[in-house]
Amino acid sequence: MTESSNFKSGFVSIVGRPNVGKSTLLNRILGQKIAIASNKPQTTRNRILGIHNIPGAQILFIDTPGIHRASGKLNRYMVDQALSACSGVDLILYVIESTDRLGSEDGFILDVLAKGGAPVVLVINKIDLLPKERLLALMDAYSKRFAFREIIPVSGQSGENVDRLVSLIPSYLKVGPQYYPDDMVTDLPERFIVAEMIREQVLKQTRDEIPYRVATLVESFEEKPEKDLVVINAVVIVERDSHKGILVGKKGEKIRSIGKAARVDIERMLGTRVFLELFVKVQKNWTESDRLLREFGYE
Ligand SMILES: Nc1nc2c(ncn2[C@@H]2O[C@H](COP(=O)(O)OP(=O)(O)OP(=O)(O)O)[C@@H](O)[C@H]2O)c(=O)[nH]1
Ligand SMILES: [Mg+2]
Repeated sequence: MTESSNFKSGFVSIVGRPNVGKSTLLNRILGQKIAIASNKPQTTRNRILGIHNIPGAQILFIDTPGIHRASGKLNRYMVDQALSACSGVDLILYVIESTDRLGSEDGFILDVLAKGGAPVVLVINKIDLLPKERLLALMDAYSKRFAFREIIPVSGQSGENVDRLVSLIPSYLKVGPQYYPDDMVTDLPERFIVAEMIREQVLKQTRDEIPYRVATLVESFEEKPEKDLVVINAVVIVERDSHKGILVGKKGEKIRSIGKAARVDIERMLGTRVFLELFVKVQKNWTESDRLLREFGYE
């Protein structure tokens, strides 16, 4: 591990409302997919650590669930995860999307950030969707509301200006050790990321309530190095029989298509062939059960 006298390290939280592109931005910075992303709000449910090494510094990013008015136990858990990452860190990237405008939900989050006391950079994401002249009005509205240290427009999707955002981060970090080895990109177990990649495909391939009421869990993960193969059994949990019917689809078509797409991502991450078997299971009202929330990793 590198130990020079002026090496810097520290935590940088990525926070904002749902669907503004926080996870996409993290993946873009890391150059690989560790956080799932989708066009449905409330995709991310846990804090996700992303470790980024640059010459002279190690940046520990924390991707967080979108902050929203939460009702229900699962949503409250998610918002708590995000709020707890708003203090005790070296820097906060407050992400908004360029096509949005300053609203009351921003007000709530900005008040939390002000109390937390960490410096905040405003990241205006999705600039690929906005004519440049509209950007100035947005910057003006936000800078009147909060003393941002800087305002950086980016596109997490195309990568525009992301390098510039990363390059200014070390000036907010303190001198400190390299906490994780060079080759480590997250502290999340592979099983967790596998379950998330399956959930991502459920989000992408279903509509209505299902995305918000699905949990995924890897039940077994068996490596067979002699065959360059990993055999994974996972369960997709839904709240209702009707949801199960939709998820399984005609002759199992839907769940097969979900499994196929997830397998491609999992194979890329693990660098081996994968045999993925999915089961769909109904657990009535799991999003309101403390015991089941714990069992599925939301505690
Ligand atoms: N056009 C465009 N779309 C983007 C950009 N960044 C993200 N998106 C899209 O925005 C949607 C939401 O992206 P996510 O990264 O899941 O957003 P998030 O803020 O992590 O969402 P939650 O986890 O639900 O809070 C996805 O459909 C992304 O493809 C961007 O720079 N430009
Ligand atoms: Mg996310």
